[in-house]
Amino acid sequence: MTTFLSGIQSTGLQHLGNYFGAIRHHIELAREDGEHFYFIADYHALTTTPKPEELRERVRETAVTYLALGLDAEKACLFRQSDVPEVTELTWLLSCVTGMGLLERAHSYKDKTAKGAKPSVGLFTYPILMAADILAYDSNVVPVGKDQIQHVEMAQDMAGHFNNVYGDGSEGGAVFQRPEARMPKEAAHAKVLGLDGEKMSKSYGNDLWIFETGKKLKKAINRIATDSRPPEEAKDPAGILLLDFLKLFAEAGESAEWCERVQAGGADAPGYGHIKVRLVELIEEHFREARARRDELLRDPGEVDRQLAAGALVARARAAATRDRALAACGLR
Ligand code: AQP
Repeated sequence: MTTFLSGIQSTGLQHLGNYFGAIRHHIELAREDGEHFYFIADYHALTTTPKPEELRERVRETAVTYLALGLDAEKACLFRQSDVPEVTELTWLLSCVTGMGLLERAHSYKDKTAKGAKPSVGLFTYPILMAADILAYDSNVVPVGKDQIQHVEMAQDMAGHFNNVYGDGSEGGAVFQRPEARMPKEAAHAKVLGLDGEKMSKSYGNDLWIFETGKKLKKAINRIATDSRPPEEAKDPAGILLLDFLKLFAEAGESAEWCERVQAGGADAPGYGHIKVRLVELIEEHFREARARRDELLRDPGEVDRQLAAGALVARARAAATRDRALAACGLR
């Protein structure tokens, strides 16, 4: 049986990178046979020391986002990471078999601290908590965007080290299953660029909230980096960030047409302003129904909390069994 597991941080509002790289992929995969665990990573969110009230709100907002976008909570187990404290016990067990060198190679830690994040121990050991999350549910497929591939590889290493030290060496004697990462098929979805052309990220301030609408959406689209070349100048569409955004939402035929017109240049070529207007229309349309569902869900926060609590019960039972197995293997039971 395939067990799918993935998480998403509740550090801010979910953006288009989270949507194409993770949430949409999770919702599609949840229609496949197998078990599906999706958690809201609120322990992870503490690495950014959010205000408590803000964190509580963000957790609910993230759950609402999944449900509004169509996650079938009957088929997929949606829960809050901190409702499963067993993962913190597993984090300790894994940290004792993890070399410092492995963590020192983490790109995400280096990128975040280079961009000014506080280099706390929590941020440094983040990949161990993530490995504990992955391994707690015996997941074998972890759907993530490109930026998280290295963390899944680290979880593979940690599972391997733990099994080598504490497994009984027999074929069925492994304590942890080996997880495999799965990225969205389209490369543009695995790494969605932000308004400045860097990877879209909550902490880089270059993100666009999935449900942004109206004037704020137009304002954000106006921030997409462009250059000062005139519309009539023939341009290579490959280097135009606005067209990358357009391709995320437009049908293939329509995207190809915009690219051809930009490439041809001349009097009929569209200016960046024209592309922006169309992009706003496409985004408004793409999320119209989900936005309405979100409004409905927000009117009944108690129901969202009930769904999270039901998910936590299922998730916790599974994680407790894995924790017990790991404790027994290393002599603590
Ligand atoms: N730009 C992106 N393109 C494709 N996938 C992305 N993901 C994040 N950004 C992009 C995927 O979203 C999932 C959850 O990510 P996360 O919020 O838990 O952590 P993150 O990857 O660190 O996302 P951010 O926005 O960059 O958050 P901050 O800045 O708070 O750390 C993952 O599957 C990720 O691949």
